Amino acid sequence: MRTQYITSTPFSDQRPGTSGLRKATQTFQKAHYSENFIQAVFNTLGIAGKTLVIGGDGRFHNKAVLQTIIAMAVAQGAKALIITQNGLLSTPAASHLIRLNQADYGMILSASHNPGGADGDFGIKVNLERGEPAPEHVTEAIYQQSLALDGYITTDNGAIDLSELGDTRLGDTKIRIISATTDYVALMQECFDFPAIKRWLEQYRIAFDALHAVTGPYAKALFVDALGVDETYLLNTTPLPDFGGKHPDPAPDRIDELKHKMTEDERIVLVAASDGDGDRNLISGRDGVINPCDSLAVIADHHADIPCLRTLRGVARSMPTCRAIDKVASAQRLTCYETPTGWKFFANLLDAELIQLCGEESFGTGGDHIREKDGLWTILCWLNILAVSGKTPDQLIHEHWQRYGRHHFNRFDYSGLDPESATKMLASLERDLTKYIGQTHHGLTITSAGQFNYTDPTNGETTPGQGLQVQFGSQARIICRLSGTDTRGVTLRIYCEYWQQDITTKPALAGTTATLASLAQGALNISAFCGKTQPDHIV
Ligand code: VG1
Ligand code: CO
Repeated sequence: MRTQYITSTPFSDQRPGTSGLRKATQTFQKAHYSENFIQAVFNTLGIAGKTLVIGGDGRFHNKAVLQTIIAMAVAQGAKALIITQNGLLSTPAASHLIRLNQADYGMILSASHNPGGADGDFGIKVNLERGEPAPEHVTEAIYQQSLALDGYITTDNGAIDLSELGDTRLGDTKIRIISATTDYVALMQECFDFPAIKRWLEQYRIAFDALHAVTGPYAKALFVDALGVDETYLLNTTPLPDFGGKHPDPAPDRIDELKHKMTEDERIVLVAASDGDGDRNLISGRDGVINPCDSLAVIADHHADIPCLRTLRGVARSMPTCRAIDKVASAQRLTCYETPTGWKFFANLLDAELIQLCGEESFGTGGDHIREKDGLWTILCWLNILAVSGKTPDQLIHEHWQRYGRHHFNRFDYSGLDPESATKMLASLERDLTKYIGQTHHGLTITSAGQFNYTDPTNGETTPGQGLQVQFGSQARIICRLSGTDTRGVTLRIYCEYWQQDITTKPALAGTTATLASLAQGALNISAFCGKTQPDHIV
C-alpha cells in the first residue's frame, strides 16, 4: 500500500448546515472537493486508531465518495471501518451502528430528501460517538479546518469490493462489511410489540412507499419478513441512484401512488413513506395525511401503549413545530422542551434523560433508541398504538382533536431567494418586531414577538438567531426563518399555527394558516426585498 500526499487548495463553502454539508452533486464532483472535506473531518475528529461507521442512501456518487473515504481512512491509519453491504445505510441505522459498535464517529453520504443524480444534490453528514449529528461547535471546527488545508493523504489501492459480508484487512485497518438491516431490525424488535402488531396486521392492511431510496431493504425486512405483510403492499423498494427521477421526499403532495393503492384496496387503513436516507416519515389515514406535529402529539398521548416509550418523562419539539404536543405534555405531566431546528439539538436532552421522544414539523420524529430521527420507528409507533387500541389512524386523530383541539399548521416556503436580500429582509423585520406587541390582527392580539435564542439546558451552550417568532398567546403563532439545507439560493420558511379548540364549530379565523401567512408576507415585505408575491411550496 502506497500512501500519497495530494496538494489542494481550500474551498470557502464547506460550512455544514442544518444537517451536514449539502451541495449540488456537481460541486462534490469537483477535483479535491470531497477529499478536502473528508480531510477536514479527519483533522477535527482524528483518524489514526479510530473506528468509523460509513455508508449512504444509495444516491448517485455514493459509491465513489465511499471509496474515497476508505482510501483516505486506510492511508491515515484508521483502526476499523464498519461498512454496510454495498454501502447502503439509512441515517437512523447509522446512528444505531455507531452506538452498538462503540465507533468513534460515522459519515453518512446523503442529501436526505433532496433529489439525487448528476443534476441533483449530494451531502455528507457526520455523526459522533453517541450516534448524534455533530453539534455546532464541531461542524464549525470542521469548517475552520477546511479553510486551512493544503492537501490530503490517501492511497492508490483501488476500489474495494463492498458486496460480500465479512472482515478483511487493508494496511492497519480492519474492514468489516456487515448487513445494513440485521441490527436495525433487532433494535426495532426490542422497541415494539411485534406479535401484537402482527396480529393487528392480520385484520388491517397498510402500504409503504420507499420512493426508491434507502428504506426499501429495511421495510422488506421489517414489514414483510418480520411482520408478514404481503410484498405487494410495499412500493418502490429498490434503491436507485436517481430515486427513479423523483424527489425522495415524503411530502403530502408526493404520495399519489399510495393514494392510488388506497383507492384500489379498501382494507388499507394506513399508508406511509420515508425519505432518501430514512429518517423522515409520512403517515396518512384514509381521510388524509396526519400532520407530523399531530403525529408527535398522538404518539406522546398514547406512549403507554408503546414498549420503548412506556417510561416517557419528557418530550421536545423544534421551535417551529406546532404546540399540539404541549397540550399533551401538560395533560400528562411531561416536561416539554423547545429547541432550534435540526436534530443535533435533541441529542443532549436525550443523553441527559430529560426527554425520550422528540420531533419536528418537517416529518421527523424520534426517540431515545438512537440519536437521529427515524422514519420506520415512527411508523412502528403508530402500528403499535393501533394494535393496542384496535382503532384506525383516522379514528385516533379525530379523537385527539376532540380532546385537545386541533392545531392547524402549515409551512409556506419561498425558495431560490438571494441570500443577502433574504437576510436583510429578516433583519428589517427583527428591528421592528417589538412594536407589533399589543397589536390586534384578524381578532388576534400579539402577546410576544422576538428572536428565538437557544440555551442548551444540559451544558449552557448558546445558539442565537434561530428564527423570528410572533405569538398570539396560545391561539396562534407565526415563525420566520431561513433554511439551512439549501443548495441553490436560500428558502424563507414561514410556519403558521392556529389552534381551534372546538372542532365541531368553524374556526374563528377564516382561512386560518393562509391568513396568518399573508399577514407575515406583508410584514416581511417579501415582494420588495425578494420579488416574490406567493410561496413556491406549501407543506
Ligand atoms: C430542514 C428541516 C429540519 C430538518 C432538516 C434536516 O432544515 O426544516 O427540520 O431537521 O431539514 O432533515 P432547514 O434548515 O432546511 O429548515 V433531513 O431529513 O434533510 O436530514
Ligand atoms: Co432525511
